[in-house]
Amino acid sequence: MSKIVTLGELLLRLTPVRNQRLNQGGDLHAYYGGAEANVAMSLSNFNHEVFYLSVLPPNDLGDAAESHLKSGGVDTRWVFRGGERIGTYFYEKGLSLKQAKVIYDRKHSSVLELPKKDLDWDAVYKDVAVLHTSGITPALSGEMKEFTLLAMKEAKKRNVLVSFDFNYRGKLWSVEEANDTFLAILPLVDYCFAGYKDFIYLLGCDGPADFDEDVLEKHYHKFAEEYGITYFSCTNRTVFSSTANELEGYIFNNGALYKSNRFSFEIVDRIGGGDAFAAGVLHGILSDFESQEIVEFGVGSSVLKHMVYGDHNQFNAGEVKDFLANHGGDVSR
Ligand code: KDG
Repeated sequence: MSKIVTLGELLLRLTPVRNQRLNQGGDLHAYYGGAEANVAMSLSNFNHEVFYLSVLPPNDLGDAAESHLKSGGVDTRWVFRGGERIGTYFYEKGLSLKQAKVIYDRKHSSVLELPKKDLDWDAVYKDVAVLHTSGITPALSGEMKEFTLLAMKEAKKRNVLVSFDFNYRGKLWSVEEANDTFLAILPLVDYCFAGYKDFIYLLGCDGPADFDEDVLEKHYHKFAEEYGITYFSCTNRTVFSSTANELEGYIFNNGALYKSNRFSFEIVDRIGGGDAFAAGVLHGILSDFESQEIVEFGVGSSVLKHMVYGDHNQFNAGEVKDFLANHGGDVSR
């Protein structure tokens, strides 16, 4: 099993129960999220040694969030304390995907203190195989963008591979800002999670608005060669309603595109599905699975996440494999 560092902001999620709206008051369900914390929790469930790099406030909310990470087996030695508040978001699920709403309440949150911390990068990256982060982290501020690039450069200096998920969040920054940042980040990336729409809308590539497998393969090919990226990966979903979903995954490696089995299932909570996919793919890569197995495992991990409440997966690798074995997406190892 491998050592992995994930870098990002942990968020407290508050969701009105029973598809209610916030203006109705009533009960809220609380979960912990944050894309890279979600990946950390999943990878820990898959038995990797995971270190989370972040800042939480020096108060009871920070303690509770750190205790949550620890309960999932995540090592919090690089979770600093500082600032004054935990980043929070509200998620109104609504009755359809169109009605679903994310409301961020994360301005001035503690993670923005991270660039001021004096980090011993030799210690952070000691024996670490992969650094994982996502587009959410550099979107948080100009300093966070610089810090994300620094963390990647310090990783590369020490032969730590860099994994990056585009995770574009339109509420955090513009397409132009994201484009500029992603082009600066791509030369540092080894494993990249970028979906069809990321190429068309964020990187300005040619192609129809709707998903097209051949066009995806063409763009993967070009960017893999141009930036020396070993793996590109994404999922493609067909949403029928707020609960009915179909999901398939893709991985591009060594000039070839591999496609997973397609899964149809009922969604309980779609938040974190992409992070569970990324964790599953990283687990497959780090466990030396064949490309086809990697993408099957990634999608299996994502489908299971959609079936539980909360932002991250709670399944171990054996449970993902059992699920796949029962649903036609076998992974032999
Ligand atoms: O990928 C899931 C995340 O979006 C969620 O946990 C919250 O990190 C989050 C964000 O910034 O939206």
